[in-house]
Amino acid sequence: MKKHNFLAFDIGATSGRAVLVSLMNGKFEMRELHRFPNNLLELHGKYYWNIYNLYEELKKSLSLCAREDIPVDSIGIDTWGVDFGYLASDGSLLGLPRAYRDPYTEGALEEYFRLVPREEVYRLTGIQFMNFNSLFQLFRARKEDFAPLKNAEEILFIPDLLSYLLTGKKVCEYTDASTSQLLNPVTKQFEPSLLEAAGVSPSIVRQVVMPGTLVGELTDVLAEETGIGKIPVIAVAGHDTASAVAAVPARDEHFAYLSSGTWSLMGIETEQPIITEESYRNNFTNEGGIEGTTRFLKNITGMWLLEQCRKEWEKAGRAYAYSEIVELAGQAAPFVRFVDPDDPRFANPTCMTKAIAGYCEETGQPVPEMDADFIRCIFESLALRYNEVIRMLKGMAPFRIDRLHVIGGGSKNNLLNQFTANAIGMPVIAGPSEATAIGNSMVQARSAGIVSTRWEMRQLIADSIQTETFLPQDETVWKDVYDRYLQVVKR
Ligand code: LFR
Repeated sequence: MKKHNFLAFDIGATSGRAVLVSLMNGKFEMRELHRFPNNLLELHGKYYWNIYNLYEELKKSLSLCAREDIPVDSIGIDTWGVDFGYLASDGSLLGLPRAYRDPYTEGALEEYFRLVPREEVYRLTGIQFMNFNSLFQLFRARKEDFAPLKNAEEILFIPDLLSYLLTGKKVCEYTDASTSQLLNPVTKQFEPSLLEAAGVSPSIVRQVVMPGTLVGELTDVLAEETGIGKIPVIAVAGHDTASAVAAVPARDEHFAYLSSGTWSLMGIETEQPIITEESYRNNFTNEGGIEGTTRFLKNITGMWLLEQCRKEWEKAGRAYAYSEIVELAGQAAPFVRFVDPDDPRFANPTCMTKAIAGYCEETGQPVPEMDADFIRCIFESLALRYNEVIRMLKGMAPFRIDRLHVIGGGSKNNLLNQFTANAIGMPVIAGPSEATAIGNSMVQARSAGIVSTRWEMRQLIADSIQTETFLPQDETVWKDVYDRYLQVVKR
């Protein structure tokens, strides 16, 4: 069988990577070709993404590939969700895409619900309410008279925008568009009334295309400049979480997943959206997956808590490797204090350790002193929150859930994997940690006709990677601890 090489660009809110996935004889190998930082860019009180910098990094990756003479079959780009750039009628990009952690959407929900009631927005979109959803960004951009919006003919979501920079061709890929809270998950079309209420013309969004669609080839100039040639760019599952879920190495539907990175996305894959009184109350989302599936999930604040603490410690001269972090947590006293990872104060605090300490003080718990205390508190609290969310999921899932697949970078944290298994009382299967890049490349492979269904993709992934299983331990202890956690977080 011929060897196929797929180049997956996987760009998160803190870093991006170019990963080469090579497929041969029903298995794949992968190699990271290039890694680059992605940082929020503050300019006069507003926060942006430096999209031109990302573009340069994509070009660098293409040149690296060309230099090694790697024959690349196609390219796919996935990124974080909800954000977008504005394009003028001549196709020029207007300003920089606004970043979802820009506080301009604070309080936007309540204001928007005066125009369209909260229940109605949920009924139409099935999307969890997060103030940074594209709908509320557009609403606030309109209120601010944000010049790029005023002059825009259309918007392109970040993966589509980067594909556009590479090819000059525009698409609106379904999985990423589904995170916007502008799309109806049943019809898979945009809901014009939601944009109209925000004071934005519905013509600002294009017709959606499904993952696997060809966007176009690299522009002549790029093909030449990077030396890689006229490679096709495929609209993969452009939302990183959709790519990650596509790569869960499961054999049947009876699983929940936890895509673990800066965010912890916990959910199930369903054939139909679940838009009910209960899903509304629990604020679950119905985002788009591959093959028309729904990702019924909830955002949990994940490694963000730790990442922010780590930055502080590094500044103070205490830079820890990931393995040291896990070791420190293992040494700290267990079950001393818990936080609600989703407390709004942790969304973008100026000082994460102070925010955690403040939470403990307010809830009458011992304030953490050593770095290890913070780490232990974060890991235990995450595991307990996972239990809380998986219980909700079990109540709403149309099928039995009997295991949790943890994928993404966080799946390498064996201590947290064990805590999670203990807390949820179910087996945890960890890996692949590179799920997003794998899912990205598998959609390219499907587009090339090498695999045909998501189950075939998953089989291929299961055959190519090693997973590790964690069985629940100390269940009675964790049950008591869960009750204590519920009291602290007041649920
Ligand atoms: C994860 C993610 C989440 C989305 C958040 C913001 O990287 O894409 O799925 O809710 O980032 O876009």
